[in-house]
Amino acid sequence: MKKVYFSGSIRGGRADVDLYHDVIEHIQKTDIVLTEQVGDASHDVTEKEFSREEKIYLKDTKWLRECDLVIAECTCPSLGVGYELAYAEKYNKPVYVFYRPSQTNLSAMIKGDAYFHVIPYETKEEIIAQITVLLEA
Ligand code: 6IA
Repeated sequence: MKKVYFSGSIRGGRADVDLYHDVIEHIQKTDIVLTEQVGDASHDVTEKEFSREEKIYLKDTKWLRECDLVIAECTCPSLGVGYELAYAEKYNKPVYVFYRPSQTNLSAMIKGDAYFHVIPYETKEEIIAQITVLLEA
């Protein structure tokens, strides 16, 4: 079983939280997702969490060092996700970046970095099929 760090926007905006949830649930059929909270719509992202920021940072960077691969959904731009991608590259973790070209103009700092596997998709079925293939590899 692979340890997957799933990266998706939190304070950058929660428009895709239901998609994150479904993708995480799919990965969990075969593998481990360290960052289940990214897909949890029931968390309040605006309140009490502000007091725990250092704890969140230390826990997430520890998971990034421990994971086998990073899967990021980047349609909704997020500073935290961008940071995580660079951090994962620093630790030589395989990084798969998904985005919907019809809804975002993905940053050149992500698209232009040949280290990342950047995968455009449009539907939930497509992203799930692509993730199935990469987890089987
Ligand atoms: O800048 P953003 O908040 O959009 O950054 C999102 C990324 O940072 C995600 O991929 C997470 O791995 C990480 N991150 C940001 N906030 C949290 C967090 N807050 N908990 C865990 N990881 C986080 C508390 C939980 C929240 C659902 C309320």
